[in-house]
Amino acid sequence: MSGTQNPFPIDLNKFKKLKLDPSKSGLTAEEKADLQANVQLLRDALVLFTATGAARGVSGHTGGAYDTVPEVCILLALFAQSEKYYPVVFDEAGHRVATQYILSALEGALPAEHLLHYREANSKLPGHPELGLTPGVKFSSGRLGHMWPLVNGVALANRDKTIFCLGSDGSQQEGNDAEAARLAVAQNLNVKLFIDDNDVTIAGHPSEYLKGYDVTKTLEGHGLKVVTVDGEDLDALWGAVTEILTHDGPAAIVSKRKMAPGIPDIEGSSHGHDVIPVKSALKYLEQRGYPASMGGDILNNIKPTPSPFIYQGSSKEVGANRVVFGEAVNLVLDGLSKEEAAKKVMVIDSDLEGSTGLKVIHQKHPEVFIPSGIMERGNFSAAAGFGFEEGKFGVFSTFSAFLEMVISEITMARLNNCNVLCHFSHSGVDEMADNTCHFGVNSLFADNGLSDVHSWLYFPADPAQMVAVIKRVFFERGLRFVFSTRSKVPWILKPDGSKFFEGDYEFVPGKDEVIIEGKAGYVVSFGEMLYRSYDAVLLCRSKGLDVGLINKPTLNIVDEEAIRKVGSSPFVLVVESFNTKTGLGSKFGTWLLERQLTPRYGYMGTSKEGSGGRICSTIMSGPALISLCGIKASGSRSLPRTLPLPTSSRRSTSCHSNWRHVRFESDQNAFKQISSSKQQKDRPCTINARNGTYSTIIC
Ligand SMILES: Cc1ncc(C[n+]2csc(CCOP(=O)(O)OP(=O)(O)O)c2C)c(N)n1
Repeated sequence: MSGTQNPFPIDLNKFKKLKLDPSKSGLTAEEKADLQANVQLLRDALVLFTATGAARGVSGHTGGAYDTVPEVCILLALFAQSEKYYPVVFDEAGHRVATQYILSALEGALPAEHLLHYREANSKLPGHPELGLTPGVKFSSGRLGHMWPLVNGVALANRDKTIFCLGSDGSQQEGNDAEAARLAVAQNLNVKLFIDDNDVTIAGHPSEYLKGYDVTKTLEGHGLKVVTVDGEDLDALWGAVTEILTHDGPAAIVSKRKMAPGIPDIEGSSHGHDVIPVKSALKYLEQRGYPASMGGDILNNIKPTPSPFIYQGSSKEVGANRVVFGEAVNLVLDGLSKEEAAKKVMVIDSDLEGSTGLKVIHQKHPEVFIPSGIMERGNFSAAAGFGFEEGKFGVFSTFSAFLEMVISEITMARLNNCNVLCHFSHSGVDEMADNTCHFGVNSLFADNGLSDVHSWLYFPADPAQMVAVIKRVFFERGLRFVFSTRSKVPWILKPDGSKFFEGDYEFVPGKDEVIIEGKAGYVVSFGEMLYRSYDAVLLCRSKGLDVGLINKPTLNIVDEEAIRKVGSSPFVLVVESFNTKTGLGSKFGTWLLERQLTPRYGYMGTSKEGSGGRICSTIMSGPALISLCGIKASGSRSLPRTLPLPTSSRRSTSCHSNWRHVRFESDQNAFKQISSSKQQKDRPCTINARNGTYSTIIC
């Protein structure tokens, strides 16, 4: 046996069911030894199974969950001791989801060997906990700053119980936590926080990039009782627990420790925040006394699943548009002197510089760069304030999912005529092992002004277009939003093989672009769905159906010429990865009707929650497209149905577990049949569209 076929080799049955009584301030030698053994057992298990995420190329998070194991073991011992504790280990740092999965395994809701499928597509073990998705998981989390306010509500609803929440120095940076602290103090809520203060977040060490930030002082300032301890000292930690439990009202333990203590390669480092590399995990497990084959048999036999697809119409080579954003900003800044740049431009980060492309600006143009905390609302408004005066420009960036946090700030920035260029990476649902809370699918919310004022939303299709967009709009006035994906994208090619958005290409805001003319109807797309649509369109054309393709890089502005062109054709199909409820497809039909244009109309977008995975690449094949548009000779001339993108669908994504099949079969929408043909073996996710031809959804 190898890889994930192995039984889970660390025996979780060795976990001792302890009961600890907080009226006793000290641990007996036996209690301490048992607690210590439990901590070590869970830490070893966490290292092993989170490393499978690294092995299968879906990344993940090890250090945070590993850190808080002592607190978790103590909580379990308290839950076992008394019913007055609300028996849920809430966690405001959702990326520490491995904790919740191991708790599920301990209580028997998940077989331990299933942990080896961490973050694998459709394994039900995505990168953040989702209530209702994973057996045993008791809440959803993942947007930092959201959990403590919710836990306050649980406390208000359960005045007779004590409620616990794991916290982190990252999450505590969010303004929500300050609000939650005030409510907890004002209402004297019985909320107890166990905060892992490891001085590590994604971008580095808060003590360096956010000077003055102090978790203990902050919480004391709000009026909580706070006990600060060395989290690795079990006696001290237990002493702190007994102290905060005898306190009537909100209280916190701030556990100081290095990130990932005892894992040599990542201890104390911000790399510990991420998934542990396979090599480091193997080294750690060997040092812990396990035979080399224990971890090796599993981790060395799990390989990333490559996407086997080549897309017609685009390059094999791919580029990271989110990084290209930063490089393109550098190109603009290179044209200014350092003094001029510092005067005119301010780029502010929210702990994601490595992920959203700002790092290259930090490195090359530190004169414009402000590292900051996980405080999106405040940081956005700081960017807006910098761009309050004419001739000054703020640049703000985070994940698209968190655009939803700054909507109100966007409104106020607009009312203040501010100049802000926003980059929202991780749009759509590509490479979304982090799952639903990280889906950036409601980006058109950014266009929330009234009709007398414009915001500009741009989603470049490839790196060349990203550069062209930034060069053109960087010094435009007002609010400009640029989107990119987590996944890399290929370059769109012309029929002669040259890059579509290079050479004499010039980006014009508000202008739609004809990628290929067609008479049978048009697909309208943008961003990372353009190259997929192009592939489908070219396949249709090879079958004799003259479908055209339009790129709509400016999402929220109607190009009158282009809409008349597509609206006068037999059909229009909008293809996007945004939410079907709020995306371009939900608007485009109205725009057509307002102009008395009545082609057959349909739109495809994200409509269901996710289930992990890396590239559940979604590709419409030509025949499926034909089918969807109701123009197949099959006789169906009905309007195409609004279909979910299978990438994001719990029921229709990949992959390798039996649950998938159950889910598929229970799905009643248009993609309803599972192919049982041999082909399915090679393409586990190939399913039949309703006319029996294939839509290709490859994981
Ligand atoms: C609102 C929000 N902003 C940004 C992120 C991305 N993010 C995930 S974890 C993290 C850093 C968290 O640091 P901490 O909670 O201290 O965890 P540790 O590094 O100790 O694992 C960030 C910025 C997020 N999940 N939510």
